[in-house]
Amino acid sequence: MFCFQCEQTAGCKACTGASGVCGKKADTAELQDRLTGALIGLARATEGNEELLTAETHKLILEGLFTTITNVNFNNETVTALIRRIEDEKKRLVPNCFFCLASCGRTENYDMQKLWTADEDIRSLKSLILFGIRGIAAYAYHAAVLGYTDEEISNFFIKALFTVGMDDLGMDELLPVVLEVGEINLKCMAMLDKANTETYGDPVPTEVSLTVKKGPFIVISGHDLYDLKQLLEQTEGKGIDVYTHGEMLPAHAYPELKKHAPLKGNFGTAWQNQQKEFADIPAPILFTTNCLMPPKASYADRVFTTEVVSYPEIVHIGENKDFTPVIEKALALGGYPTDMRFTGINGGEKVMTGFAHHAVLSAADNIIGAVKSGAIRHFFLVGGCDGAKTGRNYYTEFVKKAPADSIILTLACGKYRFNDLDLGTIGGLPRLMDMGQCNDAYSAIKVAAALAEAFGCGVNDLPLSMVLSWYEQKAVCILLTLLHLGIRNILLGPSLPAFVSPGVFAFLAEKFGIAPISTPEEDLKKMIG
Ligand code: SF4
Ligand code: SF3
Repeated sequence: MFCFQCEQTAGCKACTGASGVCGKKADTAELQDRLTGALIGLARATEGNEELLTAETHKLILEGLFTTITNVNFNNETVTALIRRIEDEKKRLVPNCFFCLASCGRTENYDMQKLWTADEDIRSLKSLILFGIRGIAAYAYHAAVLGYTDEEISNFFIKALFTVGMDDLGMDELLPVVLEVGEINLKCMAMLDKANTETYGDPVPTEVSLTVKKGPFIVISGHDLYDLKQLLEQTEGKGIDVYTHGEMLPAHAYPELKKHAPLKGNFGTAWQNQQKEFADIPAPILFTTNCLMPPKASYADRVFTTEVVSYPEIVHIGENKDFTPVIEKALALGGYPTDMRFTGINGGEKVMTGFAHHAVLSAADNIIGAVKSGAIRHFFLVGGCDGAKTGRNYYTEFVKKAPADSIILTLACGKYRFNDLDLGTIGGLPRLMDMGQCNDAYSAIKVAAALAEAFGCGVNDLPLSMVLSWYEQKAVCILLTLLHLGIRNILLGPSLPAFVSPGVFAFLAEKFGIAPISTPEEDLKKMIG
């Protein structure tokens, strides 16, 4: 196997052994490569056949890309079935090619080994494109579930896959596509934001308890708000509580979700702690997206998956969204006999969420006034993925050491390092504001743009610094969006992606001032002097 798409890749180089650090086995990794090769084959087959494309073709591409994101699918059976569906779709588009003797190669799937063994700068740029569109596909998938699609975004997946499969492109041709990934992701995040807010309302700042009440309960993890909505409707009146986990935490802030009585609080911290936190939990856990780790025997019988998430022998809830097996498991396990007071990483018993663009911009006058009066000296966006590396303590320390006259905006699962800290307020505004899931980077962009407009300057001239943490491929497309917007001097950690070659990194550093994190003290000094 060869896989280097995530931050924990073996030796900061690539997973090449019998299985990856994430637990993905070599045969699954190879099947996922075949799946990607089949998607590139499908993209090629669309050329000249655009009028034959259907909603199902685009859905298949989203599913194929989303399936290969880190910690989503470990199941050879479902990956094989998906490859078959993609190949069938290709046959539908170019039926005559399968009988033609000209051997133009159009019926072949792309061999991913060609990419993994390519010149390192070319491999790096194509990886940025491929991993970036995997991230976008996840967001587009969630929007599509709510009925929101966009032709430009759908067509870009085909263009990007086509580009990855072209063996004669150089840096000059690939670089614009890399930045286009960022541009399209911005459109996709905007579409998902519209889908979420039009369906569930604008998030409102909400306090979320970390205490689990006695009695049967279900833990729901991942990013899919539609799954949560279905689960809440199906648990209503059954005496079962529902607790969010990981990236599902911001769901508490949406009016159409928070109105459901079963939604009680949040269980656990970020994804990398699940094997410890789920070990003796008397409740089922439903995974709607990444980040699923291989379930330990101690709790595997309580894990359920849905949508593109899949793991061998784990019960999967299909498209009918009948969560009865999860509900029955919750009733059978019975939950805790008394209320259990859990805390976050720093000992806090509650967290806040819901500071998306609507909520923050409603307080815009207040914020602008506080900046003008000097009460707020600086904004830090400390966001992104969490992960297992010890170096990630940096983010906790950074937030703790940020001066008292600064505001910390955060998003995605990296916030679990510090979201239970009480950082106090400035002029009635909390110093720590959770804007939501990783895709809610869109909120941060909207807020930054509004502040820049209010102060009559560019985003790079604002007293705003970005300190990002990455782990999987959604972080790749978000980073590319920020670069597409021309945002400079982003600090990235805990380590630089293995797939970014020294040559490509030198280019990014020169053009965008992007740099690796160092120590909280040094970085703070660099940012605010
Ligand atoms: Fe390794 Fe990450 Fe790939 Fe898993 S997803 S095999 S940990 S690089
Ligand atoms: Fe986290 Fe897996 Fe990336 Fe959506 S849940 S941010 S790591």
